[in-house]
Parts: sequence; structure tokens; C-alpha cells
Amino acid sequence: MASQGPSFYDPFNESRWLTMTRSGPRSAFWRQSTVRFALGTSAGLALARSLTAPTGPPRADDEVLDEGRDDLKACTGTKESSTPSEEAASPCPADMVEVDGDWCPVVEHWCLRPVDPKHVDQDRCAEFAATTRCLGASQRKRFCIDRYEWPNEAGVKPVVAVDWDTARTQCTSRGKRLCVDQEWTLACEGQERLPYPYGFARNPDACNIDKPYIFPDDAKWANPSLRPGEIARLDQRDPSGARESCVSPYGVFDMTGNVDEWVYNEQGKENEKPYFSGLKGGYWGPVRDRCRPMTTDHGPSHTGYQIGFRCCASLPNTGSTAVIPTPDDARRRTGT
Ligand SMILES: [Ca+2]
Repeated sequence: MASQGPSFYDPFNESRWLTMTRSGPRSAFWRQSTVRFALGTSAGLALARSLTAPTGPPRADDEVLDEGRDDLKACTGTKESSTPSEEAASPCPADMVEVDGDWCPVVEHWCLRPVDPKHVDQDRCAEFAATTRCLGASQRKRFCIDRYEWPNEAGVKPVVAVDWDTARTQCTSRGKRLCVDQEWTLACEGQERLPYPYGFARNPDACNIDKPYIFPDDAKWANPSLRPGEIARLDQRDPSGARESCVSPYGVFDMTGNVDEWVYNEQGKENEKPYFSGLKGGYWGPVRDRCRPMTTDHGPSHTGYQIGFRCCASLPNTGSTAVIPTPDDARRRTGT
């Protein structure tokens, strides 16, 4: 009997899943597993669509796409390949972390066990197989990223309730810029391509995630005089860096969970979905809270009680030319 097969996740349409079915002796595995290819680009989606159904979960010796990268072939989530040497001088400011590595457009992640089997649509995975095969050609990236969420100060709660354009302006005021979504993903998952910055198994103690959901009061949120009180009622933030375990292979804190983070989605648009204003990492609530997914349903003027940001900066002579457009720039670019 046919059973649920792999699903290819489209990051630009979070409600759309391309599902394949298969039958055979591994059907028991398929019943237990949700298989998702987290896609980084529309090209990646096209690639995934062109694939045939895998014959089962990948084995360690399946990880052969990174030829010449012996350190990644046997990846088990250890952090050696991305963690910078303590002796090495960083070209980044003291409050930023250097990220130097290969970003993969599509990573094959196999979810072995959902958090809630009755609500797999929530896309919360309790444990992934320790495999991270890269589909497609990886791209070298080198840049700086804030160690913490804005205002990028250890022990201080990050800001919330900012829209994308305010976040962009704040980064500019410090001589930085918003992160491009691909940069943010690499800084979170490392070259190890971890689904969570701390590994393959979801851990609500490692990062500030899976706190009980509190229903917001839309009327209070819409009233400027009542909004601060509503934000305080909903607030479940940690101070930046409060959890030593919530650190990525590169040494960046609080990427998944705590507050959602604005990024620049290079494939996005200003006035319709997918927006160029992307959100990465989830927040303290019971949501995906992984490195790969991006929410692209909210335009640059959107704000929320759980939404903050962090900044990135280009390094000279690295080929990085990321320029974050203003909404006017984007309007001219798209002709809208
Ligand atoms: Ca975060």
C-alpha cells in the first residue's frame, strides 16, 4: 500500500507542499518520517521537483556531493569545520562574528520524529537523521554578523516590534546592513548544515523555543497607547546570550528562537508574496525554530510583538556585494 513519501518544501509558499508517494518494504519508515528538503532558492525548488523519490533515508556514505570535502562527508553534527580558531585574528568588529564557508542551496534533511504526530503540519521536528546531503552547487560566502540580536549586547533583551525598514535603517546607522537570507542560514547551520544551530535533535532547553502560546489581543495591539502593555503581556524573551547552548557552529547566539529576525530575501518582492522582507529563525513560541525555513508572508511595513533583527556587514575583497535596497529601490527594481 502506498504511504506518505517525501515532501518538498517551498519556502516561498508555506502552505504548499509537493508530496510524493511510494510503496515497498520501507513503508514503516515512511509512516514515521516526514522528509523535507529545505530549499534556499527557487532554483533549488526546481531542482527538487526534478528529483525522483529517494529509496530510503540517506546513509553516511551517501554524502558524496561535496567531493573533496572529507570533513563534511562523515558529518555527524560536530562543529569543528565551522568553529573559528581562537588564535586567528578576526577581520570583523569585536561585537561581530566572521562567517567564512560554503552555503548550500538545498539540503536534504530527514525528520525521524515530529514533535506532535497529530499536527505534522506545524512542521516541528523532534529529531532529524544525522545526514546533511547537499543538492546543488554550494557558494562560498564570507561576511560579518552580529553575535546577538539587536541591540547586539549580551545580557540585554533584544528589541521587538520593529518593521523591516526600521531594522534596515538601524543597521545602516551602525555602518552595517541587514543580513541576506542565505548569509543568515549559513551563520546558523554552519558548514555542518545542522537543522538546529546546536545539532539534529530539537531541544527546548538549548534555545528559547516552545514556550506556551499566548493569544494576542489584536485590539490592544492596534491601539498605540495600549500596545506597550500588550507587548509586555506577551513577552517571553531571554536576554541575549542567556543560554550558552544556543550558539551556532560559527559562534552566533540566539539565531533560532528568542525573537524572529528580519533579513533581506533576494528573491522577494515589495508588494506581494514572497516579500523581500523575510523572517528567519522563529521566536520563543511553538513554531519551526530551525535554520533553513524563511517566512516570506510579511511586507516591509509589517511588525509584530515577537519580531526583531540583527545586522551583517560585508568584508572587503571577498566578492560580497550585498546591498540592501530601500523600499523605493525595490519598487524601481520590480517596476511596481
Ligand atoms: Ca532569533
